[in-house]
Amino acid sequence: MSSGERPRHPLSSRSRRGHAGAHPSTIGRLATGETADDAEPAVLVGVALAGHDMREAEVSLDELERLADTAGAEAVETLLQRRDTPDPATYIGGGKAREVKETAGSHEARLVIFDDDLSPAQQRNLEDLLDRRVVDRTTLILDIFAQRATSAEGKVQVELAQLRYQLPRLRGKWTYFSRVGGGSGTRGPIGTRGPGETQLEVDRRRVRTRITRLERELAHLDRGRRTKRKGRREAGLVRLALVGYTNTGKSTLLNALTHAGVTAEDRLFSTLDPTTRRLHLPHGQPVLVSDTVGFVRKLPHHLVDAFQSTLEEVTEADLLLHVVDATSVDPNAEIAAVREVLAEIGAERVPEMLVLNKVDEVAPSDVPRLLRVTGAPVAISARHGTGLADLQDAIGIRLRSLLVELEILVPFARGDIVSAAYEDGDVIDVRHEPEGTWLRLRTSTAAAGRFRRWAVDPAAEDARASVHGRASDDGSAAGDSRVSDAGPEAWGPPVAP
Ligand SMILES: Nc1nc2c(ncn2[C@@H]2O[C@H](COP(=O)(O)OP(=O)(O)OP(=O)(O)O)[C@@H](O)[C@H]2O)c(=O)[nH]1
Ligand SMILES: [Mg+2]
Repeated sequence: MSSGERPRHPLSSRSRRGHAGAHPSTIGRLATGETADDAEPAVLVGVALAGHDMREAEVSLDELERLADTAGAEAVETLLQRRDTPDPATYIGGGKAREVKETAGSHEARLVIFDDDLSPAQQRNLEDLLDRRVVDRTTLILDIFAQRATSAEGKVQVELAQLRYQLPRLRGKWTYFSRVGGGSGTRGPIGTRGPGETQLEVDRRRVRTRITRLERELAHLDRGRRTKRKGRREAGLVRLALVGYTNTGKSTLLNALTHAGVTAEDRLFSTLDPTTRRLHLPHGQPVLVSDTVGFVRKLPHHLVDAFQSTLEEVTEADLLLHVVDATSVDPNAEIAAVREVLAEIGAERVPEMLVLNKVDEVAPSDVPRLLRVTGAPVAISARHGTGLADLQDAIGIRLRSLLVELEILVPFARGDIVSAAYEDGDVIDVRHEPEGTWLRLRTSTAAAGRFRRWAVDPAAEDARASVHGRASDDGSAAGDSRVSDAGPEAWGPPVAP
């Protein structure tokens, strides 16, 4: 069952770090400040369920190994099992659990990491059966995020996600022994006798109270972010967001384009907080580019929920630059995983342009094939700065081809804006209101900036619906409007690395 011969994830770097956790670690020993040398031995367990091929499960397990490594654990053995459906009680079934226990015992591993999410009951049962700490993929990812979070907002978001995930998983190990308060039939101090409350109930209550506090704090921090974003919207600039799988080079690209100086390094989830910078496209208007958190297969829903406000940089963008790693074993699987998260945050209708990055690492003759299989119109090396001019041209062309629909109310004194609306856009409807001229117009995303200030309800500005409608009307994006309305040839030949 050992899959030692599986190919390594090409993104793997075996670096190990210290783990000064921002929050208490959810996986116990891992985030207590250990150094690389005392990485905790762990057995990794994956299951290939019916309908999923073995290869998929292997790639996912490889990635789990990298995640474990990032969190400070060392995979001493990986076990992969084929099953039709998960065992409701133990996920892998009793027989397999015994094998896992034996394997862990022979390696003196006190930690077992599962590649899938376990229900609270499964986790509990497995811990009992294996007599070891059992951690699932979500817990592992949350743990890494906890180590990464540095900003106030990031810390609150991660802790919130952790607590929401932990709440149903709290274990009442002492439930029957340590009643708080008297409890019927027990002798507690005077004043505490009565129905009593189990330790588990106390823990749950504490966690719930903390969750409420964090939610309030996050709402407060979110107001600041919204104000900033509103200012940007009023400045009328087109907004681009860098999205993509973790470690594909989003931050490196932001730096290459804008000299932002954000941290870019070979490790998972190095960016948690968004950074926005201004970029002047060669023959166009200034645009804003935001770098944000990277995604991964099976990104925990609680994390996505908690990061909703930071991810609004993505949902509110005019165009997503979806950065793809040319060296990935399966770039299309990563693209699909990213799109799944985009759909989850409600950004599936934001126009997207794929950008094939790291082409300096692949054979030049392989680049056209990669462009074809991924559907990316442009190939770059963010690290070496190659292909950036073509990328910027491609962005300019794409923005000019994207249409948005706006409703604006222009004061009578600004006749110039009304004239511009007729010149740069397609005026669909017009009314004279007491406050000024009300117009509904369709214009390119590139030109929309100057009208945004007058938008009647900027938040309700239905840019995407209009873009989408067009894409399917002319059939250019049949089936999947994300894969751009133009093939690679529309942007010129691929960029040689
Ligand atoms: N060879 C090569 N490496 C690159 C390129 N672009 C980025 N990298 C490297 O890839 C690693 C990850 O880069 P980042 O820019 O931090 O990636 P990211 O997508 O922002 O990652 P997260 O924020 O962790 O999701 C770093 O070691 C970069 O130097 C490239 O064009 N070529
Ligand atoms: Mg980054």
